[in-house]
Amino acid sequence: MPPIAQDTFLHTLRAIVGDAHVLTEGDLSAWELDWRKRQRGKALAVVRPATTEEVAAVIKACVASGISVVPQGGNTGMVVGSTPDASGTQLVLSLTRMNKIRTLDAANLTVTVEAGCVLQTLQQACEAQGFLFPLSLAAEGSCTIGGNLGTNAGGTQVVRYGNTRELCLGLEVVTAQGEIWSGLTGLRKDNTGYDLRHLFIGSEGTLGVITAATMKMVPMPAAMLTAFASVPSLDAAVELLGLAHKTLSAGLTGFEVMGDFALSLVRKHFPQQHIPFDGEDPYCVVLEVSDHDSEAHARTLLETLLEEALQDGCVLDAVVAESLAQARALWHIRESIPLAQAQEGLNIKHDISIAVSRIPDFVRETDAQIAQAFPGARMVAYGHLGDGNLHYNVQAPEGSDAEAFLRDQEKPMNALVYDQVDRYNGSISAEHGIGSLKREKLAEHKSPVALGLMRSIKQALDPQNLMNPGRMLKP
Ligand code: FAD
Ligand code: S2G
Ligand code: ZN
Repeated sequence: MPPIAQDTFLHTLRAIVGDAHVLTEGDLSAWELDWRKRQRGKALAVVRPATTEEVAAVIKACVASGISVVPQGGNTGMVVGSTPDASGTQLVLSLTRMNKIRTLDAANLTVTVEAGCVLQTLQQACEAQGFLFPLSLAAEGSCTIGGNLGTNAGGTQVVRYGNTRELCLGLEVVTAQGEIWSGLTGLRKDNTGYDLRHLFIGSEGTLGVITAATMKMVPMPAAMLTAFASVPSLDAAVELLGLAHKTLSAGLTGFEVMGDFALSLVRKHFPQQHIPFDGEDPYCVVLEVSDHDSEAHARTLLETLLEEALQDGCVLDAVVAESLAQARALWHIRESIPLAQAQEGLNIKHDISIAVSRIPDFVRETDAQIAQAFPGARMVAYGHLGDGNLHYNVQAPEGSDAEAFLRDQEKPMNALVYDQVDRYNGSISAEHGIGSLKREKLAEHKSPVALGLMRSIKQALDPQNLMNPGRMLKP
């Protein structure tokens, strides 16, 4: 873009959002570097609008100048989808200033919130009114509702409440042409044409900018109890999941599995955390039961489950949290695994989903193939077993150069794992999305018909290809 045109463009942005909210100088790494530190981009500028109207005006200015836009929330995404490329020609549109909770409608069990609201803030606001906003992930202290919708985030309560998509009743979106679509109805039933919200949820900023959403919430359960159990195998963890469904039914609100090496990284990098048992057992499970009756009722259900599981042999040992603080400490162990991985060094991530029943065979077979093809690679297997979503991650061999491992081994490692996922009829991205990291993989593993339909949607909604170009779909 010629300098004069660029100055004019930036001047237009400043007139829309104010000088203080158009950043071009200084350290912009908070917006240009992804959370995994995989790619450092270069932004033409970072713009921080405060209202939907300002977002619309910014997009109109981008359309007029042919400038592409990268919508950004908390920048905690795992697939390099929210940071600019290295060209220095892309505008990062940060939604963080649009963080109001507009309305909480107790009778309708909905809350209308702006895209830049941090997930934890929304959880706390609902809790203060006696409600649970049932979306929870380890990044909740910095990820935003807009990003959760952009990626259709999952997390640790999907087994009961579903992904972000299932929690969304309506959206307000600024389209790629800078028009405002107001779809914040809060209606549970509305069959008036295509359900447009579902086009934008999970679109990773490639179709438009989500500026607000009407989300479901549920009455706060009377009790939410947590148990932490050691199990002899992944097969036993799957058996325990089946027992939990049978015994707890809709009361089962979280079910996560953690491999021994994954837990050993938490022990190593966060020694202050007390992890139950001695780490000798191959897997542990942390599960949560929610009950609208009472804590005593929840405890009886949980103890019945654990007694049966101990008798069946699918649980070796178990502790039930005696307090909220202890429950939070047990969940903090699980949530610390990605942070412990990051401290251990750059790692290869596979965010995959497979039918729950087939996960043990998948892990046995694929572990063996990896051990043969990549001697010394250390498997960090953990995640949302309740949803069939495993974080089947790989750490470089002990003492080796993680950067070189990533550079030289990621492609062949991905190929091996994703071919296995195909053989098991699974998905190569369960919850993190595609971004730029998995764009080639999507093209390889998605059917030509599916890819064609996606390209038609992209062409229809963003014909100028200004919205997060190069993310999700190959140009
Ligand atoms: P960003 O990273 O800013 O953006 C993510 C994508 O959404 C980008 O493509 C961006 O362009 C788009 N986007 C952002 N805002 C908007 C908007 N307003 N309109 C349109 N598009 C937008 N993810 C899970 O699903 N489950 C987990 O359990 C989980 N655990 C995590 C644990 C850790 C420690 C970390 C660091 C991340 C984890 N994540 C998890 C990944 C990440 O937190 C989620 O993808 C989250 O939804 C991203 O939110 P964000 O606000 O940071 O979005
Ligand atoms: C989680 C984080 C990403 C990873 O904690 O559930 O989604 O694989 C993951 O480290
Ligand atoms: Zn996850």
